[in-house]
Amino acid sequence: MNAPWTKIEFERKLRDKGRLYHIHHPFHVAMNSGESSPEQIRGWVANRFYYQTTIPVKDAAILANCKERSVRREWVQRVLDHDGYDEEEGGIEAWLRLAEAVGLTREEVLSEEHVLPGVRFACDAYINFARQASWQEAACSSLTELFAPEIHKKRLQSWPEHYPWIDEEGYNYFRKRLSEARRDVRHGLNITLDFFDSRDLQDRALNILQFKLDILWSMLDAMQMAYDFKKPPFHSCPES
Ligand code: AHQ
Repeated sequence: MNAPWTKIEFERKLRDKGRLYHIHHPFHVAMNSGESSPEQIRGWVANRFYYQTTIPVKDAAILANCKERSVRREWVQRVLDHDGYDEEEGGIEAWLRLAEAVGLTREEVLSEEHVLPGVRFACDAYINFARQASWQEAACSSLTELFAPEIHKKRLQSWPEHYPWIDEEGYNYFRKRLSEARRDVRHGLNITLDFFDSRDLQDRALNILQFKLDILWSMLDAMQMAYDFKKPPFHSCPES
């Protein structure tokens, strides 16, 4: 029977998964080094919108599964960050501003007409996991955000230089997430380091994080097939 890792060791194991983060996916590498075409940027924004709308539904599933008021009163902030409240328009509205800034219309993004099957399956898998798993396991799956500040920073640094045709108003979402992600991670990490307190549970946590890394990677695989290799679903089927 293996002894559990200390919290320091366990956090190190979680952070080591960062080497598999989607910042390293060729589609993101090309995008952040200025090689993406406007069509590839628009495809990414329209597909990632589906992911953004997934987040508050996923977080509401976690709230629904969590009987601890002290946890819910913190976790609920994530739903508000995306859906907005009072004057705060929220992240989904900010993403629609990004969509307009890259030349998409709100209607075509809201219609989900550009959402690729692979992106939809990955996002729906995330919601279904959060509904069926314990709230602690679903909290653990949000920890890919350990690595998110770096990717938001990279976009804010590189996109204005590489894509002067994008209205910088559109970048508010990435700025917003810099502080929100850091606050979310502190909460999610505390839950994870406390709850997963045996070696078996710690291995489970690493597998949950891998599952979420798989989700993020698979979304970009679908986008790369469609917008990079020009091989969208059914590309090889007869015309009619
Ligand atoms: O904009 C992102 C966001 O709001 C969230 C919430 C969090 C979760 O609950 O799983 N993960 C996440 C992520 C966002 N942006 C992604 C990006 O690359 O812009 C990164 C993604 C994540 O790392 O899970």
